[in-house]
Amino acid sequence: MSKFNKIVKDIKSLNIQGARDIAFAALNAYSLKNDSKSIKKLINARPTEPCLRNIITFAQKTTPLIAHNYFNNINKKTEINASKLIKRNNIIFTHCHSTSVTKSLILAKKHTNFQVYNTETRPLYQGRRTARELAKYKIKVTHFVDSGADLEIRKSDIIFLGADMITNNGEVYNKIGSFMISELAKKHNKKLYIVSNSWKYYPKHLDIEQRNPKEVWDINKRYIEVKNPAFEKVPRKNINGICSELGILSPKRFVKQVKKEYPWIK
Ligand code: RUB
Repeated sequence: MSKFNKIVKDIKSLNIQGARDIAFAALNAYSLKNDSKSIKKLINARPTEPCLRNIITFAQKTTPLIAHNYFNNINKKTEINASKLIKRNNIIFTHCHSTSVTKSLILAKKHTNFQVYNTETRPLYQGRRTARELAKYKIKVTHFVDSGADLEIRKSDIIFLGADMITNNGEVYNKIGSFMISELAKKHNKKLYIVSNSWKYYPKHLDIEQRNPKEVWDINKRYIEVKNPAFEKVPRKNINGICSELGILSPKRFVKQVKKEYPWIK
């Protein structure tokens, strides 16, 4: 199998997951093969990932190396901004695995002590990856089934979620379960921040990726249907701030700013 096809396969199979890592991998694949058919193949590997689309657009306007460095830089700035939100002895609640979230937490650990509550994230347990990564940096993690979210959010100070897509209305799409978490955060009066570089912004409609139902339950029985949507919407009203390289902004201000900064994202 060619290196290009291996990357596409890894993105498709979730061997590479999380919007940022997908974008970096896609850029790598793009530098190997960049005819229009190959670009289409890359985009279709994870259809609800505008960051992948945006990094390729930027690479087309510049070069893969410039795109790589620029993207690295906006991610670093995002992590610095998010790490400053964490105060001594805070409990941070998070869901799934977001490199933007884990790197911000690892950075914050350099200047303060806190702990993390996190979900296992069915069906593929990306939360375990989050827990393992943080533990390596001596960050205390308490791990729960997804349905434990209410109890744990009550005890948390702030909620950090990643983002796969940020729409023109300032709504955020993230791993399934994020809506429930955002509603609970609102109910218990906890601040919810989206930690994400601004290249997740995408003004056009994208369909939500439906993943293989077998990931949930490999069953073939009459009258039983299994569904597996990968992402869902976090409404604007449940978001206290989008923390990106542009600063910590309300969803409305974020959209205004991102349009000014990156008019090529169309
Ligand atoms: C991962 C997920 C992450 C975002 C942001 O879903 O929803 O929160 O992708 O990630 P999946 P990052 O595991 O299905 O890809 O901060 O790494 O860009």
